[in-house]
Amino acid sequence: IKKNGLEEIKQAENSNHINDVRVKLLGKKGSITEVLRGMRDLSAEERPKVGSFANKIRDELTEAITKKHEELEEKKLAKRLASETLDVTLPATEVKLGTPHVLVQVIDEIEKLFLGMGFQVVDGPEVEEDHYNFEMLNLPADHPARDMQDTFYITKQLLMRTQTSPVQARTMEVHDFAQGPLKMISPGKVYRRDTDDATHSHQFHQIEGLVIDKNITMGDLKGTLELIAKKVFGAEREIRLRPSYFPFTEPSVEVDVSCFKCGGAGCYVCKNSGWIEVLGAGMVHPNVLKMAGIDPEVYGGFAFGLGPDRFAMLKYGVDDIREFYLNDVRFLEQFSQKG
Ligand code: FA5
Repeated sequence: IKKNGLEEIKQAENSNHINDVRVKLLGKKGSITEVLRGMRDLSAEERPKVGSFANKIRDELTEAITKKHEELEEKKLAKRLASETLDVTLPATEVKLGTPHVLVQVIDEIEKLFLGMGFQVVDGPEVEEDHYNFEMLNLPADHPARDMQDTFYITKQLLMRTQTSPVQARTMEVHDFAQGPLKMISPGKVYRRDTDDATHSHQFHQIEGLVIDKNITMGDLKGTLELIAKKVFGAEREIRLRPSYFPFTEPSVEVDVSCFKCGGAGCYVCKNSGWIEVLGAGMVHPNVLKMAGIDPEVYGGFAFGLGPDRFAMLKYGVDDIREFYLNDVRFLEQFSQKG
């Protein structure tokens, strides 16, 4: 019994095994228990001898079992520790941080420049009334110039604003000139039923600008825009003003900025002309002032509506406006502001 028992203990591979062996040897029906139970058939002389011999074997087997059990538990623990080793010298997994969208970055940059020149930033609704988007801007119903901006109408009187100019009208209406001149910008999203292409999107951004005071001239407009263009694009870029038409300004201009060296493949945006139109502007029309309750004999000013999408294209050499709206992280990560 001892020899076989010790051999079985030795062979045991896990705690379940060793438990089975223990039951088989020392349990109620175990072989040692059987021997001890059989002692009652022995003579009085034999009984103590056999008894102490059997007890000795039982103690030896018990000890061997306990030892083996401990050994197996240790092995199990060592295995677990090995598999759960933590290498603190390994580099940590990089946590990806978000970054402001490139358009947000460009808008922020332009906003800061204007704030530095004493402009206030004003917000306006994207779902706008026809009244502010068109009428207050000298565009009554059926005015042919409404066709310049193909509009998403919600109802007859409500629309998705086609420009940020309605914020001009709203601000002029409430401005108190006793507090000083009006100098504001208003960045935001605008919507038009334009066919998407490399330079047009049906949803894009504008930053409206408006200055109303006494003795404001076209020179002030040009100086302000030139300063912004040079700050955003670098001193080497040029701007040019082309005569244009907007119902709410007179005279009106459109402003182009020179592209990167054109002629190559990277100059799709400029269509090889060397220039891209980035904003519309002009001197505020007297009718617009009058409708807002401002006397055009006393006050005058300039206004502009610039396209940050186009600014971003020019600044970073992006040749398709649609890239900004596709949410391709590989594209957006190029403008990540790390460190
Ligand atoms: C206007 O929207 C006038 N409200 C601008 C203005 C304001 C003029 C105040 C005078 C006084 P225009 O439709 O040209 O003008 O748009 C202005 C700028 O928005 C353009 O120069 C261009 O940079 C940008 N833009 C126009 N349409 C799109 C389009 N579909 N996708 C991207 N950018 C556009």
